[in-house]
Amino acid sequence: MGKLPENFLWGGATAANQCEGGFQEGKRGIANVDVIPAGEDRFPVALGKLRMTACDEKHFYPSHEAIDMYHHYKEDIKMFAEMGFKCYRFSIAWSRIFPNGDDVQANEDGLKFYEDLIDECLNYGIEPLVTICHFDVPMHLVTEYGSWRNRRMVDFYLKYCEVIFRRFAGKVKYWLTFNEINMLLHMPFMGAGLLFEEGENEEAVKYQAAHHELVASALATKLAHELIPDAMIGCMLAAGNTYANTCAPEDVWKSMEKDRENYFFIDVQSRGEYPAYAKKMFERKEINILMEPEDEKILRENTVDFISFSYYSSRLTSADLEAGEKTSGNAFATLKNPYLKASEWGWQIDPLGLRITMNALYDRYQKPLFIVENGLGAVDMPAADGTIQDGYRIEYLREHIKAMVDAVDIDGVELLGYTAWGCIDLVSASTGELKKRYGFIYVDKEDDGKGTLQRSKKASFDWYQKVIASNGEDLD
Ligand code: BGP
Repeated sequence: MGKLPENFLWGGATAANQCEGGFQEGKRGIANVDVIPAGEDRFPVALGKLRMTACDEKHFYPSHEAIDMYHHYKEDIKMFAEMGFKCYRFSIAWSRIFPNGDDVQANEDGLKFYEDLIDECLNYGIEPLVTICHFDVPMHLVTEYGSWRNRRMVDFYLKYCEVIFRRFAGKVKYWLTFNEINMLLHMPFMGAGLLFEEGENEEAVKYQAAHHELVASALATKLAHELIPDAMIGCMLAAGNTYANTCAPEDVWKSMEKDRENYFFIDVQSRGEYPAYAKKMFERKEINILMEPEDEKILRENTVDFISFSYYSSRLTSADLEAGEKTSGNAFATLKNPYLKASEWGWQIDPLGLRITMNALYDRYQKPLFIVENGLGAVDMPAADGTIQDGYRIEYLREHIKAMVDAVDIDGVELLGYTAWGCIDLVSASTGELKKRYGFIYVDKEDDGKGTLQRSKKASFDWYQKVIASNGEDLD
């Protein structure tokens, strides 16, 4: 008996807006993710502070071409198959299926594109894992309805779900309702298409939007269970436990509060009700969430089948606002942990943190987990002979996979699979850069959009192939 289950789903993960390009092909509509530029305006736009509802000439929008997977997917999936992928996680771009979001008819070109992509996976025996919404909202729903702050989004989303569930039933078993649902709090425009009015209570808007997403997620879960008999529906959390800066109880308390900010979403999606601490917090802050009478029942009766999450780093916090130096980490500000090294982008590297996070999630929810993102964003320099020696990436992944295997083999955590983030180089969500590369496959494309788009294998390609072939036994 190996340490991991025999049917363990090894693979890789991408998101439509970060890899597809072809942003106006196949009658695709424009989405929030298309109007987020590279460069210094990226953060203000992603936060919903700088209003950008259409593209302009002044900015560069890296998602428009990205790595052009729209035209290269056959070649890319072939390489995934060569690595031995059992599973490929990708997202469907909502605006390819409903270009405006409120269209009467779904767009056949969009459906056909994903059908071909899914068939391509199935031909190689690769299990598709579909993210229904990876940050994207058709722009028309943002400008006309205010995106997720509006209850009507639940219906638009469900209609979209119904179309893709019906079309791909029998082909796709694993679905995620919203990528990193907690990102709504941290990057409200990028994560949920939210724009704010001067002087409004942003927190109240965010939690109202969160409620709509939570209800939409529960109703999508219900629908999937009705339409696809063997469906497995998961939630998706940007995870990474928060450590306390010191053993001062105030710091420990603070770290608990920080974790709850994120757990809040999964508590609802997995346990089926608003947790007591959240209800009390809303009371204290006078946040009055508008609910329909049936919402509590919908949430209670339609919890997810598994908990998926991204993990890049642990976090560190203190009750003392002046304590320590800060660093970045997947949109969450965190203190620098002196025991950890960090990536070139300041994301701290903590393999044991993955095991800690897995145990915390499994203890809390007692449902199977799925690691759907993990990896190292780094600058890769092709050597003179054209090879890309990314030993640093191999080291990162090796240590994280070891920790993951320990969580399963030693701690008994139930884990469905592991899909490495950005298995092929793609556009960074936070920075819009291409030089922040995660892939086993190098794509010749630069931050300014130049490049041949040619694909080549990095050293990590052969390494991951071996890892998968040995079901995680051979990590050398
Ligand atoms: C997560 C997102 C991904 C991905 C990843 C890496 O937040 O789900 O879309 O991009 O983080 O982050 P980045 O691209 O900013 O390095």
